[in-house]
Amino acid sequence: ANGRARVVSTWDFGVGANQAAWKVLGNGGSALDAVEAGARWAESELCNPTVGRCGNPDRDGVLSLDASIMNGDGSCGSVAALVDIAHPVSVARKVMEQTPHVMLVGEGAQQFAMQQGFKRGKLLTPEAEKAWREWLKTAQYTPEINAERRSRPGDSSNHDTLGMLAVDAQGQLAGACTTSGMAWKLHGRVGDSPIIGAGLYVDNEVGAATASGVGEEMIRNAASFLMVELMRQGRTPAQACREAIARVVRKRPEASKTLQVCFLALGRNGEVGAYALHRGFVYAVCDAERQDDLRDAASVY
Ligand code: SD4
Repeated sequence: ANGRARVVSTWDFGVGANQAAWKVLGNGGSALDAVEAGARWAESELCNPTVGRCGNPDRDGVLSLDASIMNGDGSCGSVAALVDIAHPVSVARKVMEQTPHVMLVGEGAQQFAMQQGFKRGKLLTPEAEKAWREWLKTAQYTPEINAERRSRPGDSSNHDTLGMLAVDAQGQLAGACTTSGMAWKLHGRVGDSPIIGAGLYVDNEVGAATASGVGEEMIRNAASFLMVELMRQGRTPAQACREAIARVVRKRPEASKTLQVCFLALGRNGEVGAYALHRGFVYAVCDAERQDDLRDAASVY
């Protein structure tokens, strides 16, 4: 029943997120329910300084979360700059299903979440607050290239945004993306993850794509939409990721040397591709055959 089902995710913690999604997908559940479950796992089960309740705050010490969810039929929802609500991906799904809108931000998103029954509570962990106080000593915003992404046991620092794409047994596609954004960002900064077409795009006719890294580059290039459109024109997922990365480099060759951008794509037939600007991007693949596959992506540098 789950023969063609598959779920893929960014980074090494994508293995755990995939397994949470597989509990749904492997039992004949929908891709949409699967990616929500996988993203919720990353938001809460794991203490990850770039996702959910354990995320690092912005420059002013405020932890604000961005997330999106998209179904292969084109329905989608997202939240940006959401504060004090633990499961942004589920709020994004509510935006998709319970409102005529696609995106809610800031206070309005929080108000909506509370109306939908989500609990409000301070999320910033003592560890994240400590890291922020440490950062304040220099207060330089210089995002690091994450060159070594296979975390060591007990290491919680080595993590990033979760982008997840799935195809279910019925051939329906869905995706989700969840993040606390770039650590020490300006207050009010929104990244690519909640922007449909930048951090996530899904189309049942073609496939799905997602991204991690410095979100400004994804927004500039409408990266996830670009990957899906390249697949529509006949590129494989791997070719689409590679060509989209080439676009990022062409647009900003100098900046591309010092920032990380990572792309992941899934064809409607289940084929997977990935590519990054810099080495170190790993992605997790999970299907009926294997639930713990972690692969290295090729890169420009
Ligand atoms: C953002 N793309 O907010 C996210 C951050 C990220 O690995 O992916 N970090 O720009």
